[in-house]
Amino acid sequence: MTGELSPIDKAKFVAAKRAAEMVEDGMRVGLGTGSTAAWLVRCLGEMVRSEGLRIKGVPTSTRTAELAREVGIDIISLDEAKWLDLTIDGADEFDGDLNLIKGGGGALLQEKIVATASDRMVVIADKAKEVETLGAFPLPVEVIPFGWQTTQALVEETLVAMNVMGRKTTLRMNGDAAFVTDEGNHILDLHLNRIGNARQLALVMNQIPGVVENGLFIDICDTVVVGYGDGKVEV
Ligand code: ABF
Repeated sequence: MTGELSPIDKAKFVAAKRAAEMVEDGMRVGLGTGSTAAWLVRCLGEMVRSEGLRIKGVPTSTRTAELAREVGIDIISLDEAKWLDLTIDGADEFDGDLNLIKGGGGALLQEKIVATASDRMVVIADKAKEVETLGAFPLPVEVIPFGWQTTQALVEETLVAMNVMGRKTTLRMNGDAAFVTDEGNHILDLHLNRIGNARQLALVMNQIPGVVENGLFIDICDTVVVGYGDGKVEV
């Protein structure tokens, strides 16, 4: 399954493999999105095939749903599952309080809904994602397409009012067109450099009309499994 991996892929793989060992027979599992989560889905597929692991997976994106099907994981919708035992997902940044920035992959809305509907959320990440203060990675904010420029202006005004360091926001593109999420929305990336009060920013962003959700995951993650390029893992 792995062949010769680069150090970064090895770090992602070993974190995913360790997290896959936390999955028990009969569990309903939220399946994250992104390259690290893709390793997890492959590991779980392998456990389904070779060890007879029986799980129900709830994917957080169409990409993950396709991969899960491909590797033989039974998938169900969140409404069928109702509640999940565990969600395992990647992240763009995590801090010492296990708060996260997610959404670089464009799936933050489903990821947040699924993680919040889980008894436990485990993040899998390579060591480079660990930060002292969140914000070097641009914060994704999902907005509805209707009036998105007005929403963008409101977001920028709000950042000024909150005295946030960086205030530049950009519409995420996919080639020449605006990026469209699985839910048919767009994403604004907020280039903030440093987020002093992530909890407050997360709450305030979601008050702006047109904003659907933001990529700050506060008090949602329970555990981070950190992978290193030499194959070491820390939980
Ligand atoms: C998802 O994938 C996202 O929330 C996050 O943006 C991204 C991380 O991707 P990767 O694992 O490819 O670095 O988990």
